[in-house]
Amino acid sequence: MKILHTSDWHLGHMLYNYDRTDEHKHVLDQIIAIVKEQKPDVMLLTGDVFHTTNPSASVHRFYNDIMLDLHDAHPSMRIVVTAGNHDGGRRLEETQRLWEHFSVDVIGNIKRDEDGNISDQHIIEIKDKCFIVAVPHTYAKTEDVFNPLLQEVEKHNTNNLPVIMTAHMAVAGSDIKGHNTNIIGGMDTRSLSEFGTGYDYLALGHIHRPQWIDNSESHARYSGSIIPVSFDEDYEHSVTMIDISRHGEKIESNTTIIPLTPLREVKTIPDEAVTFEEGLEILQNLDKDDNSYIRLKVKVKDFLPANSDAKARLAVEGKECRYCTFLQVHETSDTTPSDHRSIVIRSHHEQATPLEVALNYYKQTFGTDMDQELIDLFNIAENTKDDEITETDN
Ligand SMILES: [Mn+2]
Repeated sequence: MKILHTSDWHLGHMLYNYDRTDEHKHVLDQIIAIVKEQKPDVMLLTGDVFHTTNPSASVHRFYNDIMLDLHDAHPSMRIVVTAGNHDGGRRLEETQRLWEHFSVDVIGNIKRDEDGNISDQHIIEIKDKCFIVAVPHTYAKTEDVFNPLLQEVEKHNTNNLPVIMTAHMAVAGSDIKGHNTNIIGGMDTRSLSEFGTGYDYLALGHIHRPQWIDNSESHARYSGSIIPVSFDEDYEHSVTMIDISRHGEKIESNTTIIPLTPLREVKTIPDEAVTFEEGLEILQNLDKDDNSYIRLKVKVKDFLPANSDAKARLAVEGKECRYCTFLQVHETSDTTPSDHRSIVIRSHHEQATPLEVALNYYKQTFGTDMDQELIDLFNIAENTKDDEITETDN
């Protein structure tokens, strides 16, 4: 049985105000071609489908078109979509029942029964093929979610079908290059052991660098983002194809990593920081047809010269590249007798969602976690704000 694992699409993302629809289309067409050719039984999309909780109508339409194209590429393929921290879980579920007609399951939020226990709606049985434990991003205690679901599957899995689980969170020990950990409270990580036992493959979303967790067992993997969402994601992006037929089978040797070719690359140039004037010269000498996003790495003593951004833009006028920003390497004025200068790299991008900032702030202020009611209220407030913006923005 073949499972295609993809994640962190971040549809609607803008990089320094540049629209990225054509880049998304470019890689998603590659994924559609992979589906056509390899005919996976299941496709997992493990969160951060959208970049914002309330994407615009055109971004929504783009998503609908892509999902229908994926379905048409192999109509018997089951697609399971789980929400990430960037998604509005309720918004994602709005069209849940429509998508069921196209073999697409959408799980936007954690569901509980009347007693407050995790609901078996998170368990998707694909007859004679596998069990999917579909868990979206959650701030709930991991032990109340994953292990109870796995135990429930265990009871019904008399035919030893493969058990696949999804999660959208940061697992301790993962390589987080490209993520800004400089948010209040840092990144909230869980140890792999908190996800329980009994699954054959844990399909992870959230971290954008594709990687295995816990190499010794190789059964938990981040498929990673499909296009770079920040300048630090200057590595290869891919999707993961798993082949597994029985519960308990090792999947390591039956895994294929399928690289995606980006329409545009992100480049931080040059390798070593240069002066502002040298940087301008580098921009002027860029190949006219190079369509990459450019971040210029410059040495800065106190401040960049006036109008530095405008000067940089002028230097690349008429070229295909998308100049974005400076990466400032600050050399602190050296007053100590030693020759050592401390260099601080400052980057501009911000990965934390408004909710994450609020959660961290709340925890620092009150010493406890925000409860679910407050989180729901926060999401409503945030979506209302977006709605108002959307209404004036045709
Ligand atoms: Mn993400």
